[in-house]
Amino acid sequence: MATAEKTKIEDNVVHLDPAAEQELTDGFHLVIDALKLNGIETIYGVPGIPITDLGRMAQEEGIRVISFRHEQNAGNAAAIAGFLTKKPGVCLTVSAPGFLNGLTALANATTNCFPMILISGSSEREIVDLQQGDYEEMDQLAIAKPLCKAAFRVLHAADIGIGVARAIRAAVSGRPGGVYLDLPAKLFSQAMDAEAGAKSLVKVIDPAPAQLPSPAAVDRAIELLKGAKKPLVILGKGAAYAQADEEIRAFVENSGIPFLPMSMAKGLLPDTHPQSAGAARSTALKDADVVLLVGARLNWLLSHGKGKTWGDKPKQFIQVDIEPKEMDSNVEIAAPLVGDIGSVIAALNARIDGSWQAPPAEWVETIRSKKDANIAKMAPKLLKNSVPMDFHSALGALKNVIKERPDAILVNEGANTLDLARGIIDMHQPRKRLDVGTWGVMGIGMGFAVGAAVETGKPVLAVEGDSAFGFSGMEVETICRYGLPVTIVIFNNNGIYRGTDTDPTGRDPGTTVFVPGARYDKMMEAFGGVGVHVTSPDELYRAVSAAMDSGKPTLINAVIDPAAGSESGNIGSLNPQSVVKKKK
Ligand code: ADP
Ligand code: TPW
Ligand code: MG
Repeated sequence: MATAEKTKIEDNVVHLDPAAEQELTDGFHLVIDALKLNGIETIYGVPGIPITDLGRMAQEEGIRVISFRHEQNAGNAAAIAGFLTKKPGVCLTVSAPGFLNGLTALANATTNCFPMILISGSSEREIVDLQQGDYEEMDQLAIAKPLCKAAFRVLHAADIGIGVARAIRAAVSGRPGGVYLDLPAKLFSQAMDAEAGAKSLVKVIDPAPAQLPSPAAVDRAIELLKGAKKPLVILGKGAAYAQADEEIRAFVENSGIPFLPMSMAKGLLPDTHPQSAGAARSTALKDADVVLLVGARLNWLLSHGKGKTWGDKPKQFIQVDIEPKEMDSNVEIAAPLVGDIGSVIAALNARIDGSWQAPPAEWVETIRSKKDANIAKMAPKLLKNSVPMDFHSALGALKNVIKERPDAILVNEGANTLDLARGIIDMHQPRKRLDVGTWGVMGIGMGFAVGAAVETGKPVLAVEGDSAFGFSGMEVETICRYGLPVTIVIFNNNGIYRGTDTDPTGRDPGTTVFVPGARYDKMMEAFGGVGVHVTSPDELYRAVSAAMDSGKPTLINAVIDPAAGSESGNIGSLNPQSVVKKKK
């Protein structure tokens, strides 16, 4: 704490009496105090002008500050911290270039409905607005606005408390999302009376208020479910985020309705649950007559609720979502249930009483037999101890690793590496599968791994395509530096989708291939971590098990047959096709 005597007071400061030995605070400390008051325990970022000292002081004041090598990864760590904790994850960056690097993560968080706050230092308003060429000049607020839920700028130290409070409430209330908070350099050294400063702080009370569905909406949904012959529940990552795990389990089990988890909702109920329709997805979607969506949007991942995926039999949708505008976004929603998932499912549970009848046995049996058949068909592919490995045999090994460590967190990105892992690796607990989300974005891997390890203290297994890993691979240094319990497995098939492309002109490597036989494990060794090179599923199983038991940062380079993958994983159909015939 400084006094007026000792502190050089900037000219933009509230009036102070130099004789009065007044206790002072400043913008730096007010930002830190405001975050701490609201339970923010960790900041993810990259230091530099004008926020270097903010990071140092935050660390000194007991906030955990995790410094990354690139802001996008820090932003992804913050975003996944938000998903895992229901508190906004905070990412701190420098101005223009650092801000822009963090912006991808902010936009991705918003798209995925993860609460996150990107705090960026910025240049002087007077110079930026006259475009006079300040250091890292950029109108950051204007640029951030269309890419996030809300954007705020604080110009006066006395407004920091309100600015931080608004950012927190905007991030977590209603549909969660990304928020931008712009803090110009001058703000940090603005001084003000310490007592007035403390009073200016705002503790956000009830940041994400419960939103109860109307009784009429609940009646409508229950009537529809009761009339269904082939009901289906789809659980999305909103349901995982809501942390209403027991309510959701009670609803599914007491209603007897089969459920289908979206990727990041896997484990909300175990994938091995008898009511899981995971391995009978196509049948479940095609044949269902009433579909209850819980925190899942009818976007591209659900084929917009129409077309071949959904078959030609009539369907009615019930949708639980906190965002009213989500209703009817793609097809008519027969029974909208607007509210928070905890409250809505509790209201539905109250109606699963003596009058409730389980869904027709024929429907439940159809799903079960389809599922059993699909699982049996897959089983031998997962057991092969082949060299070189294909995706199935390698994933068979990892499936066992996760089965034996159900509380470990699985981070997953790539194309084949993603799509096949999603189907093959069963999840057993909620919020343990973190992946590319709504955009199918590459580059979340190391940021998510760090965020998950820091927030939960649990072991993390990151299963990464070799291309996917490259987007955030430098953060292996961060993982080693903080000694995080992260095991990275690179599915190294020498490229994007496959490692077999060539340049038809013979001049360069093909556009989708990398250096063949690259040794990613050596990268880890460069920073004091453990590097392992494996070529068979047995070796892979042993190496991953040992790494996860040791808790030491480890990277396992798993050699996969370069010819094993398919173009774009399982979404090759989204590739546009040229009408021009291929040159010979
Ligand atoms: P998935 O990709 O798993 O299908 P989406 O990201 O498409 O999931 O959908 C998540 C939905 O969950 C969003 O529409 C969001 O508004 C909603 N949501 C998030 N949190 C809650 C909550 N606590 N209560 C109700 N809905 C929520
Ligand atoms: C930010 C396009 C989708 S999947 C992928 C790319 C580049 C990599 C696939 O190769 P990988 O997996 O990871 O080796 P595998 O097992 O099939 O070989 N830029 C961004 N996001 C996306 N989605 C892309 C590019 C893409
Ligand atoms: Mg690859």
